[in-house]
Amino acid sequence: MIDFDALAEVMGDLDEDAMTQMLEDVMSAGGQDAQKAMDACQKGMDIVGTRFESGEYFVGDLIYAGELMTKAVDILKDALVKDDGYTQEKTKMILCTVKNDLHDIGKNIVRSMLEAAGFDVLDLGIDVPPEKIVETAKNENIRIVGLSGVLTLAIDSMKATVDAFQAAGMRDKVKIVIGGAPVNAAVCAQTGADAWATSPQTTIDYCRTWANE
Ligand code: B12
Repeated sequence: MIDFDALAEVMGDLDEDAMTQMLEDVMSAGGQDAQKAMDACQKGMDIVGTRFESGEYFVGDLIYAGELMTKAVDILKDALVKDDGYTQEKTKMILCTVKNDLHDIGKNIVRSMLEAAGFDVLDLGIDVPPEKIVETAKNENIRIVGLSGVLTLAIDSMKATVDAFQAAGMRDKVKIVIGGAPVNAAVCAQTGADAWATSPQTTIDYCRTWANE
Protein backbone atom coordinates (compact mmCIF):
# COMPACT_ATOMS: atom_id res chain seq x y z
CA MET A 1 0.00 0.00 0.00
CA ILE A 2 1.49 3.30 -1.10
CA ASP A 3 1.68 6.17 1.35
CA PHE A 4 0.69 9.13 -0.85
CA ASP A 5 1.70 11.75 1.73
CA ALA A 6 5.15 10.17 1.77
CA LEU A 7 5.21 10.28 -2.04
CA ALA A 8 4.44 14.03 -1.98
CA GLU A 9 7.25 14.47 0.55
CA VAL A 10 9.87 12.59 -1.48
CA MET A 11 8.89 14.63 -4.54
CA GLY A 12 9.21 17.80 -2.45
CA ASP A 13 12.63 16.57 -1.28
CA LEU A 14 13.61 15.91 -4.94
CA ASP A 15 14.49 12.34 -3.99
CA GLU A 16 14.46 10.71 -7.42
CA ASP A 17 15.27 7.15 -6.30
CA ALA A 18 12.52 7.04 -3.67
CA MET A 19 9.99 8.64 -6.05
CA THR A 20 10.80 6.18 -8.84
CA GLN A 21 10.51 3.19 -6.50
CA MET A 22 7.11 4.30 -5.18
CA LEU A 23 5.72 4.94 -8.66
CA GLU A 24 6.98 1.60 -9.91
CA ASP A 25 5.25 -0.02 -6.94
CA VAL A 26 1.99 1.69 -8.01
CA MET A 27 2.38 0.27 -11.51
CA SER A 28 3.33 -3.23 -10.43
CA ALA A 29 0.25 -3.27 -8.18
CA GLY A 30 -1.88 -2.80 -11.33
CA GLY A 31 -1.85 0.99 -11.70
CA GLN A 32 -5.32 1.61 -10.15
CA ASP A 33 -3.80 4.27 -7.89
CA ALA A 34 -2.00 6.10 -10.71
CA GLN A 35 -4.19 9.20 -10.49
CA LYS A 36 -3.71 9.40 -6.70
CA ALA A 37 0.04 9.07 -7.26
CA MET A 38 -0.09 11.85 -9.86
CA ASP A 39 -1.99 14.09 -7.41
CA ALA A 40 0.65 13.36 -4.75
CA CYS A 41 3.43 14.33 -7.17
CA GLN A 42 1.57 17.58 -7.89
CA LYS A 43 1.42 18.24 -4.12
CA GLY A 44 5.16 17.61 -4.09
CA MET A 45 5.55 20.36 -6.70
CA ASP A 46 3.67 22.71 -4.36
CA ILE A 47 6.21 21.86 -1.64
CA VAL A 48 8.97 22.68 -4.13
CA GLY A 49 7.27 26.02 -4.96
CA THR A 50 6.99 26.90 -1.26
CA ARG A 51 10.66 26.05 -0.63
CA PHE A 52 11.60 28.19 -3.64
CA GLU A 53 9.62 31.14 -2.26
CA SER A 54 11.29 30.79 1.15
CA GLY A 55 14.75 30.76 -0.42
CA GLU A 56 15.53 27.15 0.47
CA TYR A 57 15.44 26.04 -3.19
CA PHE A 58 16.91 27.78 -6.23
CA VAL A 59 16.00 27.90 -9.91
CA GLY A 60 18.12 24.78 -10.58
CA ASP A 61 15.95 22.89 -8.08
CA LEU A 62 12.79 24.01 -9.90
CA ILE A 63 14.19 22.76 -13.19
CA TYR A 64 15.16 19.43 -11.61
CA ALA A 65 11.67 19.20 -10.08
CA GLY A 66 10.28 19.57 -13.59
CA GLU A 67 12.43 16.70 -14.83
CA LEU A 68 11.19 14.52 -11.96
CA MET A 69 7.57 15.38 -12.73
CA THR A 70 8.09 14.46 -16.39
CA LYS A 71 9.65 11.16 -15.32
CA ALA A 72 6.70 10.50 -12.98
CA VAL A 73 4.24 10.94 -15.85
CA ASP A 74 6.29 8.65 -18.08
CA ILE A 75 6.06 5.90 -15.47
CA LEU A 76 2.34 6.39 -14.80
CA LYS A 77 1.17 7.34 -18.28
CA ASP A 78 -0.27 4.01 -19.40
CA ALA A 79 -2.43 3.74 -16.29
CA LEU A 80 -3.54 7.39 -16.35
CA VAL A 81 -5.24 7.47 -19.73
CA LYS A 82 -8.69 5.90 -19.63
CA ASP A 83 -9.33 3.78 -22.69
CA ASP A 84 -12.82 4.48 -24.01
CA GLY A 85 -12.35 2.54 -27.21
CA TYR A 86 -11.43 5.68 -29.15
CA THR A 87 -9.85 4.25 -32.28
CA GLN A 88 -10.48 6.89 -34.91
CA GLU A 89 -7.82 8.39 -37.12
CA LYS A 90 -5.52 10.71 -35.15
CA THR A 91 -6.87 14.23 -34.73
CA LYS A 92 -4.27 16.96 -35.06
CA MET A 93 -4.39 19.71 -32.44
CA ILE A 94 -2.31 22.61 -31.20
CA LEU A 95 -0.88 22.84 -27.70
CA CYS A 96 1.38 25.58 -26.37
CA THR A 97 2.27 27.83 -23.45
CA VAL A 98 0.93 31.32 -24.10
CA LYS A 99 2.86 34.55 -24.61
CA ASN A 100 5.00 35.82 -21.71
CA ASP A 101 4.92 32.48 -19.92
CA LEU A 102 7.91 30.12 -20.05
CA HIS A 103 6.56 27.31 -17.86
CA ASP A 104 6.19 24.09 -19.80
CA ILE A 105 6.21 21.21 -17.34
CA GLY A 106 2.40 21.03 -17.15
CA LYS A 107 2.08 21.49 -20.91
CA ASN A 108 4.52 18.66 -21.54
CA ILE A 109 2.58 16.38 -19.21
CA VAL A 110 -0.67 17.21 -20.99
CA ARG A 111 1.04 16.62 -24.35
CA SER A 112 2.34 13.18 -23.30
CA MET A 113 -1.10 12.19 -22.15
CA LEU A 114 -2.90 13.53 -25.22
CA GLU A 115 -0.43 11.63 -27.39
CA ALA A 116 -1.00 8.51 -25.34
CA ALA A 117 -4.74 9.08 -25.91
CA GLY A 118 -4.20 9.08 -29.67
CA PHE A 119 -3.91 12.78 -30.61
CA ASP A 120 -1.36 14.18 -33.03
CA VAL A 121 -0.17 17.14 -30.94
CA LEU A 122 1.48 20.05 -32.67
CA ASP A 123 3.45 21.56 -29.78
CA LEU A 124 4.30 25.19 -30.55
CA GLY A 125 6.44 25.54 -27.42
CA ILE A 126 6.49 28.37 -24.89
CA ASP A 127 5.89 32.14 -24.99
CA VAL A 128 3.79 31.74 -28.13
CA PRO A 129 2.12 34.91 -29.46
CA PRO A 130 -1.58 34.80 -30.46
CA GLU A 131 -0.81 35.51 -34.13
CA LYS A 132 1.38 32.42 -34.41
CA ILE A 133 -1.33 30.20 -32.91
CA VAL A 134 -4.02 31.58 -35.23
CA GLU A 135 -1.78 31.34 -38.29
CA THR A 136 -0.83 27.74 -37.51
CA ALA A 137 -4.46 26.77 -36.92
CA LYS A 138 -5.36 28.32 -40.28
CA ASN A 139 -2.50 26.71 -42.24
CA GLU A 140 -2.91 23.28 -40.67
CA ASN A 141 -6.72 23.35 -40.61
CA ILE A 142 -6.80 22.70 -36.87
CA ARG A 143 -10.05 22.59 -34.88
CA ILE A 144 -8.75 22.03 -31.33
CA VAL A 145 -6.37 24.34 -29.46
CA GLY A 146 -4.98 23.84 -25.94
CA LEU A 147 -3.48 26.85 -24.18
CA SER A 148 -1.31 26.42 -21.09
CA GLY A 149 -0.11 29.01 -18.59
CA VAL A 150 0.82 29.17 -14.91
CA LEU A 151 1.54 32.87 -14.42
CA THR A 152 -1.33 35.20 -13.57
CA LEU A 153 -0.06 37.16 -16.55
CA ALA A 154 -0.90 34.21 -18.79
CA ILE A 155 -4.62 34.89 -18.38
CA ASP A 156 -4.28 38.09 -20.46
CA SER A 157 -2.41 36.16 -23.15
CA MET A 158 -5.10 33.47 -23.22
CA LYS A 159 -7.76 36.14 -23.69
CA ALA A 160 -5.67 37.82 -26.40
CA THR A 161 -5.43 34.47 -28.20
CA VAL A 162 -9.19 33.87 -28.09
CA ASP A 163 -9.72 37.46 -29.32
CA ALA A 164 -7.23 36.89 -32.16
CA PHE A 165 -9.27 33.90 -33.38
CA GLN A 166 -12.36 36.11 -33.24
CA ALA A 167 -10.64 38.91 -35.19
CA ALA A 168 -9.49 36.41 -37.82
CA GLY A 169 -13.11 35.25 -38.29
CA MET A 170 -12.18 31.76 -37.08
CA ARG A 171 -13.70 31.66 -33.61
CA ASP A 172 -16.51 29.28 -34.57
CA LYS A 173 -14.07 26.94 -36.33
CA VAL A 174 -11.93 26.10 -33.28
CA LYS A 175 -12.56 24.75 -29.81
CA ILE A 176 -10.21 26.21 -27.22
CA VAL A 177 -9.37 24.57 -23.89
CA ILE A 178 -7.25 26.44 -21.37
CA GLY A 179 -5.31 24.95 -18.48
CA GLY A 180 -2.71 25.62 -15.82
CA ALA A 181 -2.62 26.56 -12.16
CA PRO A 182 -4.49 29.94 -12.30
CA VAL A 183 -7.28 28.64 -14.52
CA ASN A 184 -10.83 28.13 -13.25
CA ALA A 185 -14.41 28.66 -14.42
CA ALA A 186 -14.23 32.43 -13.89
CA VAL A 187 -10.99 32.67 -15.87
CA CYS A 188 -12.54 30.56 -18.61
CA ALA A 189 -15.47 33.00 -18.84
CA GLN A 190 -13.12 35.98 -18.73
CA THR A 191 -10.99 34.69 -21.61
CA GLY A 192 -13.90 33.43 -23.73
CA ALA A 193 -12.40 29.92 -24.05
CA ASP A 194 -14.72 26.95 -24.61
CA ALA A 195 -13.51 24.90 -21.66
CA TRP A 196 -10.93 24.73 -18.90
CA ALA A 197 -9.21 21.90 -17.10
CA THR A 198 -6.46 21.27 -14.63
CA SER A 199 -6.43 17.51 -15.01
CA PRO A 200 -5.06 15.95 -18.19
CA GLN A 201 -7.82 13.33 -18.19
CA THR A 202 -10.52 16.06 -18.29
CA THR A 203 -8.60 17.67 -21.15
CA ILE A 204 -8.59 14.38 -23.03
CA ASP A 205 -12.34 13.97 -22.47
CA TYR A 206 -13.05 17.42 -23.97
CA CYS A 207 -10.74 16.87 -26.91
CA ARG A 208 -12.23 13.46 -27.67
CA THR A 209 -15.74 14.92 -27.62
CA TRP A 210 -14.70 17.71 -29.99
CA ALA A 211 -12.78 15.37 -32.27
CA ASN A 212 -15.92 13.28 -32.67
CA GLU A 213 -18.19 16.26 -33.50
C1 B12 B 1 8.94 24.88 -12.01
C2 B12 B 1 8.63 26.36 -11.90
C3 B12 B 1 9.41 27.25 -12.65
C4 B12 B 1 10.47 26.79 -13.67
C5 B12 B 1 9.75 26.35 -14.92
C6 B12 B 1 10.50 25.26 -15.64
C7 B12 B 1 9.69 24.76 -16.79
N1 B12 B 1 10.39 24.20 -17.74
O1 B12 B 1 8.46 24.87 -16.85
C8 B12 B 1 11.30 28.11 -13.88
C9 B12 B 1 12.50 28.08 -12.97
C10 B12 B 1 11.80 28.36 -15.29
C11 B12 B 1 10.30 29.16 -13.41
C12 B12 B 1 10.43 30.50 -13.74
C13 B12 B 1 9.60 31.50 -13.22
N2 B12 B 1 8.63 31.35 -12.31
CO1 B12 B 1 7.95 29.62 -11.78
N3 B12 B 1 7.36 28.11 -10.91
C14 B12 B 1 7.59 26.82 -11.01
C15 B12 B 1 6.75 25.98 -10.02
C16 B12 B 1 7.61 25.59 -8.82
C17 B12 B 1 6.11 24.73 -10.57
C18 B12 B 1 5.26 24.91 -11.82
C19 B12 B 1 4.94 23.56 -12.35
O2 B12 B 1 5.59 23.07 -13.26
N4 B12 B 1 3.97 22.87 -11.70
C20 B12 B 1 3.66 21.47 -12.00
C21 B12 B 1 2.78 21.35 -13.23
C22 B12 B 1 2.59 19.87 -13.54
O3 B12 B 1 1.52 21.93 -12.91
P1 B12 B 1 0.70 22.82 -13.95
O4 B12 B 1 1.59 23.63 -14.81
O5 B12 B 1 -0.37 23.51 -13.20
O6 B12 B 1 0.06 21.73 -14.94
C23 B12 B 1 -0.99 20.83 -14.59
C24 B12 B 1 -2.39 21.40 -14.78
O7 B12 B 1 -2.49 22.77 -14.53
C25 B12 B 1 -2.77 21.01 -16.16
N5 B12 B 1 -2.38 21.83 -17.32
C26 B12 B 1 -1.22 22.45 -17.56
N6 B12 B 1 -1.22 22.99 -18.78
C27 B12 B 1 -2.40 22.71 -19.34
C28 B12 B 1 -2.91 23.04 -20.60
C29 B12 B 1 -4.18 22.66 -20.93
C30 B12 B 1 -4.73 23.01 -22.29
C31 B12 B 1 -4.95 21.97 -19.99
C32 B12 B 1 -6.37 21.66 -20.32
C33 B12 B 1 -4.45 21.61 -18.74
C34 B12 B 1 -3.17 21.98 -18.42
O8 B12 B 1 -2.17 19.75 -16.30
C35 B12 B 1 -0.93 19.69 -15.58
C36 B12 B 1 -0.81 18.32 -14.98
O9 B12 B 1 -1.79 18.09 -14.00
C37 B12 B 1 5.61 27.01 -9.64
C38 B12 B 1 5.00 26.84 -8.22
C39 B12 B 1 3.81 25.93 -8.20
N7 B12 B 1 3.52 25.41 -7.07
O10 B12 B 1 3.13 25.74 -9.19
C40 B12 B 1 6.33 28.35 -9.83
C41 B12 B 1 5.52 29.63 -10.23
C42 B12 B 1 4.48 29.28 -11.28
N8 B12 B 1 6.54 30.50 -10.81
C43 B12 B 1 6.36 31.71 -10.47
C44 B12 B 1 7.22 32.78 -10.87
C45 B12 B 1 6.95 34.13 -10.23
C46 B12 B 1 8.27 32.57 -11.79
C47 B12 B 1 9.24 33.62 -12.32
C48 B12 B 1 8.63 35.01 -12.64
C49 B12 B 1 10.40 33.70 -11.31
C50 B12 B 1 11.43 34.76 -11.58
N9 B12 B 1 11.44 35.73 -10.70
O11 B12 B 1 12.15 34.68 -12.54
C51 B12 B 1 9.75 32.94 -13.60
C52 B12 B 1 8.79 33.27 -14.78
C53 B12 B 1 9.36 33.09 -16.11
C54 B12 B 1 8.25 33.24 -17.14
N10 B12 B 1 8.16 34.38 -17.82
O12 B12 B 1 7.46 32.34 -17.31
C55 B12 B 1 5.13 31.92 -9.60
C56 B12 B 1 3.94 32.52 -10.41
C57 B12 B 1 3.21 33.61 -9.64
C58 B12 B 1 2.05 34.12 -10.42
N11 B12 B 1 0.89 34.02 -9.81
O13 B12 B 1 2.13 34.60 -11.52
C59 B12 B 1 4.92 30.50 -9.04
C60 B12 B 1 3.44 30.14 -8.70
C61 B12 B 1 5.83 30.33 -7.77
C62 B12 B 1 5.42 31.23 -6.63
N12 B12 B 1 4.61 30.73 -5.73
O14 B12 B 1 5.84 32.35 -6.58
N13 B12 B 1 9.35 28.63 -12.64
